[in-house]
Amino acid sequence: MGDTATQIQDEEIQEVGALTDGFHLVIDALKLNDINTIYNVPGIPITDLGRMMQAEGMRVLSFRHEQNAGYAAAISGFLTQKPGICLTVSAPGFLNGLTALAHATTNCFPMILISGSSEREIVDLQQGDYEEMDQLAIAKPLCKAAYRVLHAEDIGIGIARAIRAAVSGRPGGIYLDLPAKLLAQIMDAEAGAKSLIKVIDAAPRQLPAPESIERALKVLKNAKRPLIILGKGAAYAQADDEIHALVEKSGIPYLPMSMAKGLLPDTHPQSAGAARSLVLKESDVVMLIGARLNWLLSHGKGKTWGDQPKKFVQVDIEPKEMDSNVEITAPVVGDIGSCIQALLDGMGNDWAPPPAAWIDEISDKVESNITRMAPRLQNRNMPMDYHGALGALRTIIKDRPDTILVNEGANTLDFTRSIIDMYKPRKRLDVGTWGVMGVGMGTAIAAAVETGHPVLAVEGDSAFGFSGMEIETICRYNLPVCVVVFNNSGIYRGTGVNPSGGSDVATTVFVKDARYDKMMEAFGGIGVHVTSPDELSRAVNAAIDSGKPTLVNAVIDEKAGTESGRIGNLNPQSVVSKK
Ligand code: ADP
Ligand code: TPW
Ligand code: MG
Repeated sequence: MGDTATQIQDEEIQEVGALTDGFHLVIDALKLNDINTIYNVPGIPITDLGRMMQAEGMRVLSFRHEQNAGYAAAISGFLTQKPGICLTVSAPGFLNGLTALAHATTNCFPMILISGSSEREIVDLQQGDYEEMDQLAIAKPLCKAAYRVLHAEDIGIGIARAIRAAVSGRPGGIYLDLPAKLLAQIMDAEAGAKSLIKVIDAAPRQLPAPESIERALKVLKNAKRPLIILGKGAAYAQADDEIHALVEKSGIPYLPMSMAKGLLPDTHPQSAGAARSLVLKESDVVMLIGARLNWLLSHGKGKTWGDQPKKFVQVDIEPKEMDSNVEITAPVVGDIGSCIQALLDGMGNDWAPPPAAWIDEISDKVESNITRMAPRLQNRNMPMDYHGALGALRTIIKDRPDTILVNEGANTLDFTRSIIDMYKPRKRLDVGTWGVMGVGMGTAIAAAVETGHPVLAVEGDSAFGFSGMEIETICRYNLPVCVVVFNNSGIYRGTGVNPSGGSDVATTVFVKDARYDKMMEAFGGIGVHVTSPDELSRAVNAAIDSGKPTLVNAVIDEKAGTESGRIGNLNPQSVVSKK
């Protein structure tokens, strides 16, 4: 009897043919495009999608908050040139992921936020569905492109468009809306397989116009005090050899922006990193490579840039970036690899280096600044100041140049950026264009997952708090991440007082003597409490050697920092009262 029943069922299925559904089409479409890692928080309607992804051999990493999953996806896009995927539930989960999506777009990182959504009919009539929200409309102004798929047969197209939009041209964040109903839609398996698209040449090379190269070379040739500025677009482009060759062949001093540090080692003789003020003020021609003239470069004008008239050459894939803040004398539009190669070819074999007076002036400044700094980095003050603590960590990165350095905070960010030399490309990951706090743990997790290298996250105590719960995630996946919390009991300083004299502490002050190391122990990781540079050094070396999740609570003098680190000048000043 039983056998006959099974036989009949089998025959019926044969008749309709094998079936697939929305869940499987999403998975197949991603895998077809070599996307195998997902950063997510489960829940209705995507819990089963995550499970099925895992069953199909994808790596699905669950976070404690979507924002951190989103930051992980964003930085994985930066590191791999493939869109990082963040998967969330509807409304609140979607909104939690949205900050990271906007951050990815602002930083030109390719990322796709995939969110489940509620019943379209109910959402559009605003009838109060479970987690109702018009997510597509909300995402649109915050990302590079936003798509919704309503029919299972369009899933292949939807994912192909999202991938291509994320990585082509100027990379950015993409929103992909997948209604719950879509995932359960059924279709013929063969037709489903045929509907999938493998994206060919997702980020095609964009060759610069030959005349733009000639123009740029002419401007550079006539320069007396030229400067190259490398931005994180140059790091993203993975044209490391070409950039190295251009810098050395031209003989032009260069300044790396924060996340471009290490593209050439910070100890390179042409690095003007330790003479930043001088080169910005005194240069006469500046070539920007994958860097924007935004607030981080004082918009290319004002006091920072001095009185010396400047000409700008700008290499960027986004034509609209040109003239955004000042006139660009020689715009070179194309992908960095192709543009740099064309510049190298055009330079020929008899390119004259910049005048020796300029090079010598910079070298003298670099040398005197480094010499002045050296003793401060060796100080053994207790409690530690930023210099003492970072002097210790600086040596660790020098000895272990493959380590990825994640960094956020105010003073913790500014001092770490200037003190710790980087030796290899894409090893420094930080707060990016917005200076956003909270990227730390998501970034550290993705860095470990995507590269397999050890990660050292240097975090202000405030900065750490934004994503601190993800240390459970770090322990759960047993990732080689060492978090160092620079604990100065507060935002900027631990010394603020409540101006009203009331019993609440100041707005910038946290609990004194907090033991962040004990949080790590709660999840089975290693927690260490340190008060001196030597202890710090030992703890971090041991953590990296062991590869075990570690949190080092590093006590920093609560008086050592300054308001907003190095950008205090951006705070508006009240003319009425300043207490
Ligand atoms: P930084 O903050 O380091 O100064 P920005 O984020 O301001 O860097 O600038 C990065 C720039 O790099 C963006 O204008 C972006 O369009 C550009 N870019 C990104 N990828 C490429 C690429 N492959 N080729 C050319 N330009 C790129
Ligand atoms: C999402 C504003 C900038 S820096 C900072 C805050 C809150 C924390 C600085 O304290 P920390 O570092 O990390 O302890 P330190 O060494 O100076 O004590 N919300 C977001 N982003 C930003 N940038 C802020 C608030 C801010
Ligand atoms: Mg602090």
